[in-house]
Amino acid sequence: MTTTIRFILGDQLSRDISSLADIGGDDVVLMCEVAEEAGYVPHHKKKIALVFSAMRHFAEELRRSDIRVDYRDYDESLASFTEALRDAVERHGADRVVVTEAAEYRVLEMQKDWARDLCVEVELRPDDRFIATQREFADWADGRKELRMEFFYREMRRKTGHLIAADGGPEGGDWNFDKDNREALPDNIAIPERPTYTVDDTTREVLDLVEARFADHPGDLERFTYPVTRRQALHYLNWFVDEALPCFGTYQDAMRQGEALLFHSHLSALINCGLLGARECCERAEAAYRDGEAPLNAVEGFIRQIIGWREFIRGIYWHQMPGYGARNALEAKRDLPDFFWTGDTQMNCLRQSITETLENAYAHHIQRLMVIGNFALLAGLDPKQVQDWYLAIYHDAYEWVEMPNVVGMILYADAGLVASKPYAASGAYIHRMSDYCENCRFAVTKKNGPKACPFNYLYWDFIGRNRERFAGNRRMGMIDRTLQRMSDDKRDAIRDDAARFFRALSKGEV
Ligand code: FAD
Ligand code: DLZ
Ligand code: SF4
Repeated sequence: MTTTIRFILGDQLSRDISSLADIGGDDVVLMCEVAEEAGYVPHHKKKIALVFSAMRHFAEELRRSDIRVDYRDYDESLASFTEALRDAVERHGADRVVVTEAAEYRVLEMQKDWARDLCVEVELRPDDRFIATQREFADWADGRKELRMEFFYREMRRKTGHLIAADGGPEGGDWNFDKDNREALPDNIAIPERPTYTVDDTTREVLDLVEARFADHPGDLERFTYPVTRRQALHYLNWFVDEALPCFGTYQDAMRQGEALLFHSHLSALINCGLLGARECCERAEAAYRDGEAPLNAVEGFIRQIIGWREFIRGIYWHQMPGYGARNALEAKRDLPDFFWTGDTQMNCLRQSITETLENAYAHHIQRLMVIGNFALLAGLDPKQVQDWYLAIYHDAYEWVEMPNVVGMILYADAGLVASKPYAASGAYIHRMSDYCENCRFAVTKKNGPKACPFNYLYWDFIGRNRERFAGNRRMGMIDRTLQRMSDDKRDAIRDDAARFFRALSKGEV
């Protein structure tokens, strides 16, 4: 009799994953916690705990359905996926392996070698949890001068039928309601309280393991209340749609001191590890709109993040790999400051966003993009070091989604493939969208001098430093002309302030 191993990776925790489609009674599901995955960057403790706990609960769920599971708990001697599979093939006498293509280039390359290296038949199946196939994205992208999310998103709207009106056009007459989604938070708005999930025995074991084996990784395991089962994840999705989605759009770009989640879904980690499907999240949101429970700007905004941005980002990743991670169009070289690992900086917006990140392994999109990312861009931080930080620190971070967001969206290191212009901003943007500046030792209204908000002069220094690189970009050209119209004294003051700032940064004094 022959044995087939169905190998499930830590971000494939979905009952409808293609590798389980035709599972037979004699097949064995292999799942393993391996040193290479847990250690290739210093993942935040809460991220490892979430992945391991979700994996163990998924294995329990499979066993309850009478599926044979070979689950390998973390053990440093189990080095890699390849070693775990080699060992399992021998122990089970397997001659066939069925696996869904990894989401990440590095792991897919491993998978492609398994048949040769392990002398078994390996069936690699596409990951059909994504809405666009890699072929579809490539067909859409090839021959286009510019790849813009907005146009790809419209294709995805047509493909899925989400928010398509009876006449075949977009619901409400527009494809995109982002113009309604840029409000600052009113003082008296009530922010809904999140459901929390109790730590069961399985999670407790994982937390103890992470504390013992990953003590030197960033973050802590305090208040680990995250969903780790399919049932909890569904509950969290339903809670989001009922309680937070109605305000999600309007306040999507807002930030408030001490409020990490606001009206964001906090679903990315659950979708990325497979506990929730991208399609079901969108279906649930659209149903809320059709039932009159959430407005169009919120629902369109949420669906766009998932079938637009998430799919576009994944498309870019596969279209550009390998080599994408090494892009550095702005030749940025500065080392990542230590405060990225401690939050210890006097710039309050950064202190808040990084401290929350260290506490929760989460920050919402605008904190990642317009505070931390904006700083990384303006300060000219080395793209590889920035990538490693984002990959390590966020509980939803997998290379396929982290890399294009860092290389393309925040650092413009791909020379405009993802973003038509750099997402660079002065302190005024952060001031408009948050209350961070009220609690900062720097003055957001001051443009120069030691008390001035560093984002103000770093912004213009960035424009000046890169003016030749932006020469072909019409929108950046307009901004550069404003810089050139400033007096020589003003431009000198910007350069001097930036030089002083970078000297202090290199001494760890910011
Ligand atoms: P919501 O604001 O509620 O959005 C809904 C969903 O839309 C998210 O759950 C997510 O699945 C999807 N989404 C929204 N924006 C993006 C985007 N730009 N790319 C991909 N999906 C998106 N997201 C990750 O899932 N993993 C990452 O490693 C990651 N790294 C990022 C790095 C940087 C520099 C930036 C600027 C963004 C990054 N994002 C990443 C995208 C986005 O910030 C997170 O998906 C979002 O903050 C997760 O919180 P949420 O679930 O509350 O999202
Ligand atoms: C993120 C992660 C971590 C920390 N550990 C494991 C693990 O031990 N075993 C596993 O199967 N998956 C893990 N993952 C998720 C993988 O990194 C992810 O499945 C691959 O990168 C493929 O995309
Ligand atoms: Fe951030 Fe500048 Fe505002 Fe301080 S003043 S919080 S550094 S934007």
